[in-house]
Amino acid sequence: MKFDSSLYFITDSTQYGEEDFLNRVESACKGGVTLIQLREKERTTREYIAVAEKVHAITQRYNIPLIIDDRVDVALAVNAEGVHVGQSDMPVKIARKLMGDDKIVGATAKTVPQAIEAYEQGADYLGVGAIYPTTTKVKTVLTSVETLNKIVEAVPINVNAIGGLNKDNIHILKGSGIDGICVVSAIMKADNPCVAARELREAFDELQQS
Ligand code: TZP
Ligand code: MG
Repeated sequence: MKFDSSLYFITDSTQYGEEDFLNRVESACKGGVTLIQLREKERTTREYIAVAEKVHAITQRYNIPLIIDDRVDVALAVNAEGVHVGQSDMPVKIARKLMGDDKIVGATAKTVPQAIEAYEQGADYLGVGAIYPTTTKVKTVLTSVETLNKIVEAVPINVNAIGGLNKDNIHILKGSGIDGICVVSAIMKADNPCVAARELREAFDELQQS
């Protein structure tokens, strides 16, 4: 499946009631995010599926592919456009087999060998980071821009930077050849997610052109 990963919004519903959360997701869609990942760490499977169905109903209206974090079963259950697997989740090879060739499979990579392995196993894109320290609940270590650049050179698939990124600090990614940025807080916690998404897209476009 062809996709644009230039502004990849990863959700975090933990601070919001359901209505507020879904409104924020829709607002981000309006602002121009190009890919959305539903990332739920604390929900039961049934809850994960229920919220994924609601988010998918929104993303489909805006023609934005929905990626489900960690869970191939949830992605298949709601017919999402893809799944994202981390280094301790299902191996990319198995995720690809279960999802089929028409779906998007993304993977986390923090080193060149991890990136090459994910690519060889069938990943469509990589999330690389954390570039900056993050306030989002995640077990991660920092990845240097130097490693990010090496990963971009090592694999032919889309590479996105992630971790602590916002419109005022993405300039360090200038010239890195990445295909996009992944953000949680910069959109999720913004006063207005629509405006935040628009500004991030402008900032990323500018970065790519400069
Ligand atoms: N993986 C590496 S950093 C991160 C994930 C899921 C969280 C990024 O969140 P934020 O709020 O954009 O720093
Ligand atoms: Mg994971």
